[in-house]
Amino acid sequence: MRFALVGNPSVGKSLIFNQLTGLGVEVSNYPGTTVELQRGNTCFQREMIELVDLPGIYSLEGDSDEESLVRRYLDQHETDAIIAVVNVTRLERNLYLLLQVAEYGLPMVVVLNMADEAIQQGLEIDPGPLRDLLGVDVILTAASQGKNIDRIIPAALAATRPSKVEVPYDHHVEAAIRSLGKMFGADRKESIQALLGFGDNPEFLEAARTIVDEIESRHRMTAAQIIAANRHNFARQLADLTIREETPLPRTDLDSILTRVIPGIPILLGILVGMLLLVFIAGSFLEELIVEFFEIFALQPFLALGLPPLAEALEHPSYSRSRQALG
Ligand SMILES: Nc1nc2c(ncn2[C@@H]2O[C@H](COP(=O)(O)OP(=O)(O)OP(=O)(O)O)[C@@H](O)[C@H]2O)c(=O)[nH]1
Ligand SMILES: [Mg+2]
Repeated sequence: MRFALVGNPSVGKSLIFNQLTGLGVEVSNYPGTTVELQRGNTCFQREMIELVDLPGIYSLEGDSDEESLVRRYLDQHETDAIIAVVNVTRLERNLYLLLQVAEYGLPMVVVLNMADEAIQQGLEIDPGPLRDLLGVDVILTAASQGKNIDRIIPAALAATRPSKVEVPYDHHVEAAIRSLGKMFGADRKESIQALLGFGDNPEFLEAARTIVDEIESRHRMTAAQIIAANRHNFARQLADLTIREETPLPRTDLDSILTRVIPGIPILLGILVGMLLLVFIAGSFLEELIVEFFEIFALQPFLALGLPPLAEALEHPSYSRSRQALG
């Protein structure tokens, strides 16, 4: 038995490979760490299983060495099942590749890795709808904690069917797939590949090119762009069914209370009125105190020195009172 780990860069394929085989393939945060295929063995219920760690890729239709290597590997059906590893915190982007992989028609199991990060980010994951729509087993793992890694091999051994999922393409593309199927007996994946310009049969490619020209004359996009957009839309729909952002609990800290219109503005008005009242009440009380202080410690000693003209000029009542007192 041979299983191949396929997925985007930095989703944890090599970490899972290492945990299952006990080998030390390089694991790092830099995308493209695994640039060629790595092989290792693991034993499950006395059966020897070969695991292949394929390089991380974003698409199966590019020209890079990694993409060509994975495409060739899947084309040659060298594996009994695919273990499609996905970073669950970037599900939509990762499902784009997974939908392409599914078109190869190989038995498959899907590993939604990095569940620990998803939880930290407040994401709620329900693998159920994805399992139903893909028609294959979907396992939620956290490879950095070794969580659910032991479920991968049994699931891959039980995987006997390819995914039943089909991207709903634009109706012109769907019509092209049907025509190419009828004319050349090509399956869905071969027809899409031919529409994208991949294939060995020149006659088949020529027919596909004619259809592509026809499609492109009716759209403002190239056939490749239409196919990519359809895949992206479908990947988004699948991701939306699988992931839900947890509604954050209402915040009860002072900041969030005071920055809401209610009760923020009434509290602000209350504080302003309170400050005004404080200024009036405390102000008049302080005023009396200051005047009395001034009379006792400034005016009366001044009068006692027999220097009345200023006080007289000010006609201050305490001047007359002091003068009477002094006789
Ligand atoms: N938090 C968290 N980190 C993980 C998990 N799985 C893998 N990682 C980390 O993700 C980074 C990438 O892991 P790799 O195993 O090298 O990823 P890869 O898919 O082999 O990457 P390429 O070889 O570039 O395709 C490493 O730093 C891992 O430690 C996980 O479940 N949770
Ligand atoms: Mg790797």
